[in-house]
Amino acid sequence: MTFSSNFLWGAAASSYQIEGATTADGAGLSIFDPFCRRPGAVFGGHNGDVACDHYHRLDEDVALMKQLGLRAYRFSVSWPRVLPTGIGKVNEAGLAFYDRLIDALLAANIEPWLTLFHWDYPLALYNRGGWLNRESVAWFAEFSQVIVDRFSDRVSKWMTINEPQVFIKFGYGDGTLAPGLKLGLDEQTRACHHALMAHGACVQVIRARAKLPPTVGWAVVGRVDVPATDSPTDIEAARRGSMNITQPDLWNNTWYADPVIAGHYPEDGLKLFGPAAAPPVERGDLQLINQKLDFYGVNIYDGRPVKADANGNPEPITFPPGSPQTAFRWWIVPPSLRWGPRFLFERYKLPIYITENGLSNIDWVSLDGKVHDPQRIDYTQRYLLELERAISDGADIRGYFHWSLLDNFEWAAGYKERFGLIHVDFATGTRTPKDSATWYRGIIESNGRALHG
Ligand code: IFM
Repeated sequence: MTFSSNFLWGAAASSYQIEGATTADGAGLSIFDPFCRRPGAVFGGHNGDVACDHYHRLDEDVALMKQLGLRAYRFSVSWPRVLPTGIGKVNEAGLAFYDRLIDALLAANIEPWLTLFHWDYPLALYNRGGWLNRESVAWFAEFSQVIVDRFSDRVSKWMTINEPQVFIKFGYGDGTLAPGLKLGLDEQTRACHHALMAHGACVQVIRARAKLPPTVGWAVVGRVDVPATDSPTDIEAARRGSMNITQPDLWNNTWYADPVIAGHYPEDGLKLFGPAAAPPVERGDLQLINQKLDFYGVNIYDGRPVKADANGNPEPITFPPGSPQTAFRWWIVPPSLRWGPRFLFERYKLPIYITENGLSNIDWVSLDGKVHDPQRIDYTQRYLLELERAISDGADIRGYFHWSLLDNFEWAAGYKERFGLIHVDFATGTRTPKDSATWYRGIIESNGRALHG
């Protein structure tokens, strides 16, 4: 079995990473604005003030998407652009920007896939505690309502939050992302609990108020163990490793997905974290978190190869010297796109969309005026072939969004890491589709058949 005839081929980006114009037309600040100004926080002292200037170039960017043949575009809405202080007064100019984007996408026959939260939390609400404050649930519901009321006559595909694993662990634990806090596990589980409740409240708002029948999911990190061989014992070890919590941090799948999909936190995590780091669950919280989803959106870039130890548990295998890596120095592990969605589908039984996958590469405009990125083509081809295997294995996988449409602001790495199918010259804003963009168009046009040469 291979990609179904209605398999969705898209690309993704997020507001703070591409829009720029962070204070234009009445937009409020997000936590990334001061974070980027902290000495040493972001590579080269870069920031999102201009980024790809997508705010002023959206027509050009949608034309490029059309040229690429995208069927869908995943983007996020900047909360402080729309609600400058997070709640209360709405910024009409902010909403109007997304009106223009959505209308341009629809005119180009590209389906808008809207993520409500991709990390640019309003600074004004962070100053009131951010995700640590239980009120953040109501704040996010208010924002969700503004967005759903405005756009659900044209948008029907929704993702609530992007990668809570990252914005909680790295934003509230390690301090390497905004807001840059270094808190203990107890505070992280508190912030996480509120973010999960906010997710649930957002789903409720979408279901209650959307004008077009909504399809609702989220976009979370897929932490994947990959079996070293196809032996049943190695596969089972990888399954366990992908779904167990064995270290006292929030870098896993089940701490997030079990409450959201099954209505309870996983026992192994509760036991390992202990009462001191237990989430502050009040009556009704888990019901709020546990809203029905229509799909499981997952972002997968890499995986950890494992074999079974004597007890059938996962034993990590060291990558041999010289194993392929991205420019970011992430391991290249194509089978993560087979086993990750497969294990998630088995456990949660929801249709899967790959909401992000892609490669950071050292790309530049060559003397011939083109951008040659054979590594990105090879990476994506290998990963998509593995995704096809997951479909053959029986996993219900409905779509793939390449990360990213454009080279963009890669958070703490600034503009150093280029993930785009389209090269951006950050000094001039000039866009140049890379060889991978042409290649991806062929994959889309052939519905994946061109993967086989
Ligand atoms: O750029 C990020 C994105 O914002 C979230 N997922 C991973 C990407 C690459 O690091």
